[in-house]
Order: sequence, then C-alpha cells, then structure tokens
Amino acid sequence: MSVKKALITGITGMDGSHLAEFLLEKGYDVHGIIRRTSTFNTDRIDHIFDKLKLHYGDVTDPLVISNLISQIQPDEVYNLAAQSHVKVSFEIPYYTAQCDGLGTLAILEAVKNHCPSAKVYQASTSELYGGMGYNMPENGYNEESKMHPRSPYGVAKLYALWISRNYRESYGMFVCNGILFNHEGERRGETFVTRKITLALSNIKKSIDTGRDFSTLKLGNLYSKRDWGYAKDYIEGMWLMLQQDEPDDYVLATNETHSIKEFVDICCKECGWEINWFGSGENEKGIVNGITVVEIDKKYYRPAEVNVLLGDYSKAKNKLGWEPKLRFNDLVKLMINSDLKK
Ligand code: NAP
Ligand code: G4F
Repeated sequence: MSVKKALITGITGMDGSHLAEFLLEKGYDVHGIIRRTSTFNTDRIDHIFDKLKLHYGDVTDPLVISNLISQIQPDEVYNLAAQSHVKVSFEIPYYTAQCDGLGTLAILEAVKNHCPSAKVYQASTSELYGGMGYNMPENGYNEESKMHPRSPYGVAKLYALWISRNYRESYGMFVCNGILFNHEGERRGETFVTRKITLALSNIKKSIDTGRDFSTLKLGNLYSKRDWGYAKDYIEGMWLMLQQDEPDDYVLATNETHSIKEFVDICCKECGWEINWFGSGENEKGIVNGITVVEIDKKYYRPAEVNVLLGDYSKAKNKLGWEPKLRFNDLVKLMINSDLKK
C-alpha cells in the first residue's frame, strides 16, 4: 500500500502539532504550511522537525496555497490555520475574516482545481452556536442546532463551515466540518483562559514558596461556561472523520460544562490552597491565605460573550466510535501539574 500524504495548515499550533505527531505515528508522509516569522514559531514541532516536510505559506495568499496543493498532491488536507483568538477577532475583524473565512475558500478552490479527490478536514467550532439563553438545547448543541455566532471569529468560521458544505454539495468533494468544542492541554496557547490560569497560578505558587514577588492573575468573565476536552482526544476524532466512506459534519465535545471559576478552584486545590472569593463584578477577588491571587480586569471582557457551551457528541460516538477519554477534573489537574513541573 502506498504511503498516504497529509497536508496540515496551522501545523505550528496546538492541534496542528498533536495531529502531526499522530499522523507520523500512523506512517503518513506529513507536510505542513508555516508562516515566516522574525522569531522561531516552531517550538511545538521542534521534536519532530526532521520528519516533517514544511513549506512557507499563508492561507491569506491563495497563490501560494494553490501552488503548494498542486505540487504536494495530498490525500488528506487538515485546514487548522486560523486567527483563533475570539477576543482578538474584535480587534482585527477584517484580518480574521480573510484568514478564517477566505483562507478556507483558498484551500477548497486549490483542492478542487488540483487534487479533487483529496479529503478535507475543516476546523469548525462551537463558537458558532453562540450560547444564548433562547438557543440552548437541554442535551447540548448538535450538528443540527441553530447557529448564532457572537464574534468576528465566529462569523468568519460560519462562512468557512458553509463554504465547505457548499463545495461538498456542489462538486462532490470529500469535505468534513469538525465542530469542535473547546479543547485544551499542555501545549495550549498562553492567552487562552485555561493556559493563562495554569501558567499564572503555577508561577504564583513558585514565587510564594520561594519568597519572590509576583503579579496577580487578572481575568475577565469568571462565569462563562465551556465544554472543555483534551486536545489529544480530539485529534483522533479529526482523523476518523476523514476515514469514513462519506463526508459529513461532526460535533466533538465532552457533554460537561464548567465555569472559569471552577477551573481556577481546581487549580488552587492542586497547588495545595483553598481559594476564597470576595466581592462581585469588577471588584471580585480570589484570596489564598490572606494573599490576593486573582483579580478582575475588565479589559478581558468581550463586546459580546458566549455564556454557556455544552456539546452533544452522540453522532460522533455512534458513527465514528469516538468518545472523549480525559474529563474536566483530570484535564485541569494535568494542565496545572504540567506547568508546576516546568
Ligand atoms: P492555535 O494554537 O492558535 O494555532 C493556529 C495555527 O494557525 C498556528 O499554527 C498559526 O501559525 C496558524 N495560522 C494563523 N494564521 C495563519 C495564516 N494566515 N496562514 C497560515 N497559518 C496561520 O489554534 P488551535 O487551538 O490549535 O486550533 C486549531 C484550529 O481549530 C483553529 O482553526 C481554531 O480556530 C480551531 N478550533 C480550535 C478549538 C480549540 O478549543 N482549540 C476549538 C474549535 C476550533 P503561527 O504559529 O505562525 O501563529
Ligand atoms: O479561552 P478562551 O479565550 O476561549 P474561547 O473564547 O472559548 O475560544 C476558544 O474555543 C473556541 C471553541 O468554542 C475556539 F473556536 C477558539 O478558537 C478558541 O480556541 O475564553 C474562554 C472563556 C470566555 O468566555 C472568556 O470571556 O473565558 C473567558 N475569560 C475570562 N477571562 C477569558 C479571560 N478568556 C481569555 N482568553 N482571557 C482571560 O483573561
């Protein structure tokens, strides 16, 4: 059997790096698109650098995407590249639309024109649902649920979802949307709330233990809730979608939802602390043994918030045989302990 060739956009990101490892282990010839940056951005893939075939490119540049897909002739394309930060998308909405929306179109056009039988995975998101009170199914959002994106990021990803469905319906292409709920892990970007918390609290603990000064952890909305899973579990789900006979869209989630505050509470327990919360709104504080460790900074509030996300992954379970392995409590412990060890 010939070796399968995969192309990953966003290979330097959290998911891209785990997916690259996963596909190498399966014996794939793994190609990735990386952006030229003035400082190194490959730390998540340095340990497998020699096994990968990396190409400079950017999904906002359709010319290079077309050339690369034409040259590489991949069997599977995983489009993970994105300006993936929701809060930042309010500050750079036009770029976010180009990258997350039109970038997907560039990939689909290139596949249609140069290797139409390649299978395409599109990194879609639970941000599409919006988490509004009027639109909250009891068992969680599934593939058929109404969508109401609440950020430029969500709106750009809604375009990407529908242009992917459109290319599937119009040209018979094998394109799957993985509608993934939040997934986290040791490699999570440092400005997403979970990693921001584990990094800051582990640094605070090390500082307190050694008598050094530290900065308090400053957070925004403590009361939004997310369906948090483990990135490595979700990578397998992405791959499984492309191994089916027919293309389709799937939700990957854990069907549990927890607040930011719960996340902080578990981290504190792992640090051997009991955290007590005082005040409300912008004046709320988290205090450990008389020391303030968490404060609110309203600059982290969003112009529009997604209050609650809960996913129903029944379709992925029934059709792909996929289930999340690591649950919330263990995920939080894994992340904080990983940062405590560093
Ligand atoms: P991430 O860590 O932020 O990685 C994003 C990747 O995209 C990085 O490799 C980044 O490269 C690359 N990228 C950004 N802009 C690009 C451009 N214009 N051209 C080419 N590459 C570009 O994101 P992630 O958490 O791994 O998520 C992967 C994908 O899944 C994203 O599309 C995200 O929107 C989506 N998603 C994530 C979650 C989640 O909870 N993690 C949930 C649902 C959907 P640099 O290293 O050069 O910045
Ligand atoms: O960690 P977050 O920035 O993730 P968010 O906005 O849910 O987006 C992530 O998950 C999506 C899937 O649903 C992906 F599509 C997307 O690419 C990304 O990976 O924020 C989570 C929650 C929000 O409600 C936010 O308001 O945490 C709240 N939060 C409170 N304080 C904070 C902070 N978020 C960040 N980033 N930083 C804070 O200081």
